[in-house]
Amino acid sequence: MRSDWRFLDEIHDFRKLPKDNIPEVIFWGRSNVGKSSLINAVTKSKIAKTSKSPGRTRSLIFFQLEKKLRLVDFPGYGYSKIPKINEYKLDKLIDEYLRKRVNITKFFLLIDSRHGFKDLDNFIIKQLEIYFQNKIFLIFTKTDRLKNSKERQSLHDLNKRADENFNKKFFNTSIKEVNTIILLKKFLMDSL
Ligand SMILES: Nc1nc2c(ncn2[C@@H]2O[C@H](COP(=O)(O)OP(=O)(O)OP(=O)(O)O)[C@@H](O)[C@H]2O)c(=O)[nH]1
Ligand SMILES: [Mg+2]
Repeated sequence: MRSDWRFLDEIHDFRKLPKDNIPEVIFWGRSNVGKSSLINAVTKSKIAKTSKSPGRTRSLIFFQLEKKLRLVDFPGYGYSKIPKINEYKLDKLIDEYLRKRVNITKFFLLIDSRHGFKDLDNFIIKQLEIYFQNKIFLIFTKTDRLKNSKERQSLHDLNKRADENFNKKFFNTSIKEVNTIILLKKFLMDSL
């Protein structure tokens, strides 16, 4: 099946955002957690740029499916090697986008299944709760990298925490395991 997803725009300025009612779904999380890769997996394409080194995405990048849906590839957080001066404008843009953008319908927060919740993840979830409550969903990424039963058990613990502590629906994904991608995609499309 041909994918009708396309790259729409790379945004550095809130005023340049499209003015329409198309729903926007955000992918956010620590640098290198797999946001861009997951967007490629879900759209069955290579529209998002991925990288082995963290800090690849440094703007808001929009992808669009016809006139139905947009995915937003957010810059990762928690990577300290980016010069602070460059980050100030980006932080302002993210802040403005989160506070004012009415198009946002879903918020996927990605957590590396091997590393679990870090302080910054917990902080960001708390902040997002203020604006988005039931629009937030957790995704535990790179599950193919869990090698033994101890690591599998820790994923189980993370899932439990997502459910019981955060009261969030969650997904476990691996870009190498297509069934995990299908489940996420179904969830994304069912709500259109
Ligand atoms: N094994 C495995 N590797 C993955 C998976 N998802 C992403 N990766 C790898 O993780 C690295 C980072 O992926 P990206 O998608 O660029 O991560 P990102 O969150 O967009 O990173 P930034 O844009 O820097 O914040 C790449 O080398 C990917 O190939 C996965 O499900 N399994
Ligand atoms: Mg990226």
